[in-house]
Amino acid sequence: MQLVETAVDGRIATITLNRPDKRNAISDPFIAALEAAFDSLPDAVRVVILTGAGDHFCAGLDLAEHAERTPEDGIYHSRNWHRILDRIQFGGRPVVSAMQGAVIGGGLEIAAATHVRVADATVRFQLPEGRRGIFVGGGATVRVGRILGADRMTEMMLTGRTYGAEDGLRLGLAHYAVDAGAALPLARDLAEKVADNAPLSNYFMIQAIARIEDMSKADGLFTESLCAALSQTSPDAQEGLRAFLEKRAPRFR
Ligand code: 1HE
Repeated sequence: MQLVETAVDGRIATITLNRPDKRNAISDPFIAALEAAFDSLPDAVRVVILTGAGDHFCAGLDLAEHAERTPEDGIYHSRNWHRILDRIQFGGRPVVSAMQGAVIGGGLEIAAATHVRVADATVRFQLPEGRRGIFVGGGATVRVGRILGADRMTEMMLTGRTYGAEDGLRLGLAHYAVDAGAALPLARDLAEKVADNAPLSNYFMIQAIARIEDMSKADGLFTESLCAALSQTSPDAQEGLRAFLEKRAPRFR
């Protein structure tokens, strides 16, 4: 059985975390397999759906494997997660996550690197690192901290509280909250919608918006003008505008 399974259906690839007996807890080989799955997608794939096999999206870091590490190894381990989750966020393809059950610790860090997040009614978002005597290391301070705000993330970690799907929707951890079992079907619909967009527009949405958040206002506005100019002068822009005026769906490259 493979730790990560990929199913390609035309423009959409579904990548499934596939270690349900361990609630998709992420070991070192598992995170490597996740990276390999994102690295080996066919060119035709425009959008990725990320989901977990079984009743849980992901229970976070594999605590059984978390053997004694030197401080130096700890840095490399954390930085490896950062690199791979950056690969998910900035790899060039929009990623839609379909979540159920545990979205815990590193599982929430992975989810926060995806662009569209669908949570079903069984979802539990939690950062229990403080309860385990550790700290987040897969990018939560940056990604979850930005979604929740530093203040609310601090409280979430200190008290180890759990947020459900509706809470997640209210706070931004999820963009959609659906009935149990309905996350994957909605993720597929949303992935099709995203895949219908012009590829360059999608690319800028992924690359520019999150980066501009890190810039000064002046730098952000200048960067935005470059994205606007490049997209507005692309062949897909001509097609998109023509299709609107001709009252038909656009046919992008
Ligand atoms: C695991 C893990 C894991 C389950 N590492 N083995 N993450 C956590 O602190 C979450 C820990 N897990 C849980 O709280 C629960 O397992 C769940 C709420 C997710 C699911 O509960 P349940 O009752 O369905 O399953 P279970 O019986 O607890 O677990 C089933 C098996 O999965 C069991 O192994 P088994 O050999 O006894 O069958 C568990 O040991 C195993 N399992 N979760 C290892 N996480 C980049 S830094 C990120 C830092 C973190 O992510 S810290 C948060 C870690």
